[in-house]
Amino acid sequence: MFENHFRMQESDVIQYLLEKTDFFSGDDKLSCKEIGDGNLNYVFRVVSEETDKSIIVKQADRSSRSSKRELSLDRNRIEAELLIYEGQLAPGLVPTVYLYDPVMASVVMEDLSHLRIMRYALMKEERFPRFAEQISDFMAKTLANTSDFVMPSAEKKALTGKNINPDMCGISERLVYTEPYFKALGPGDVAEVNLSYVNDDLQQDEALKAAVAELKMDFMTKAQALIHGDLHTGSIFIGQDEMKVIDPEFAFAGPIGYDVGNVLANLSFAWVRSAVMKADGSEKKEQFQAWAEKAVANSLDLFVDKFKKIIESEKTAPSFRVQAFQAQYMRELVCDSVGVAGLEINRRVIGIAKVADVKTIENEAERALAERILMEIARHFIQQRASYRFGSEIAATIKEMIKTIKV
Ligand code: SR1
Ligand code: MG
Repeated sequence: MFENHFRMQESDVIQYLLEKTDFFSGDDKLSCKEIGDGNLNYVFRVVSEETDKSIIVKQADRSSRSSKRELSLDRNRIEAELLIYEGQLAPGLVPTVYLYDPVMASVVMEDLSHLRIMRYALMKEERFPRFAEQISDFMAKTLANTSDFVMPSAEKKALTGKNINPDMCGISERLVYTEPYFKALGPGDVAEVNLSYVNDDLQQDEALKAAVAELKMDFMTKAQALIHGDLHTGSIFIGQDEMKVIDPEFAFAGPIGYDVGNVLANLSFAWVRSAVMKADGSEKKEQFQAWAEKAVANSLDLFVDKFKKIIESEKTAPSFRVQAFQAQYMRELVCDSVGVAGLEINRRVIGIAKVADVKTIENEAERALAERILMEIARHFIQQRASYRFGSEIAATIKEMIKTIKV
């Protein structure tokens, strides 16, 4: 039955697991539910009523779930191989993969239902004090160890070749680097008061568009390391002690700042959301925003420290051991990260893949303010990216914009 690819239904998935794995016994009473809420794939959770054991099956179809555009199934291979590889580089920080099936384009993996999707937890102003340590660990280990500082030249080239990901890179080139700056918005795309700000100001700003073009060229040509490629808070499962990164289907050898910038941007969404939504009189809001500020600052700074430590301790070619070069490389990495943070912010406000943190702000005036603050932060990040050195400066810009921007 599972010898040719077809899109599985819930009942097929139970049959599939019994045939392809020995995770459950044939006597188990199993139930299956499709729980995916992403744009691209189908995610099934299967639970045994007797033992409570559970597992996830993620299946890719030949077209995207939301837009129905045709997409290569190779993204599923990249996702499976990457999860396994990232698990070796950063143990404990990704789910365990039990099976990858290229025919059905399915990955069978550990169920993380005891954790929360970080985006939705942040929208409730929950704090995760270990996050900056955990995400900086994940990024430093996966990125430094797949960079040319650490990886032997031939191995790095093989890794780059194996992870060419044209369909998914094409999506990012369009959604992140093109449409938000060239496709005029219509009513309903952003809050009414921000329509002319986007169409007549932001999209007419040639200096901004030149900076975006530079960053786009980086994305297309700067094969620094094997990046996750979609490291937003919807790709992170989290609890008070544990954090796991999922969904590396956008992975390819690209600019390191793309991952770091995505993390910074997505923390900003939660922070700005909290700031614009009316206080409920509790201390929760204040504490959350103080946490967000630290998380932004520390995620970058800890990453930079850990990345440096790895490249200093590993066997780096003599040419790359030169201190002045390393200092310049790290400066450029921070600059790229800040630029990408700006791009990710803009595309999630202006573009088609909007984030729940902003779009679920029900009050129109509050949502308009959140959008405007974010777009001003984004503009500053993109254009002034070379002026940033430390995470605290990034947090300071966000704080300042929250305080001063009015609509
Ligand atoms: C068509 S896919 C839209 C977005 O969802 C994914 O998570 C990526 O961020 C992509 O840009
Ligand atoms: Mg995803």
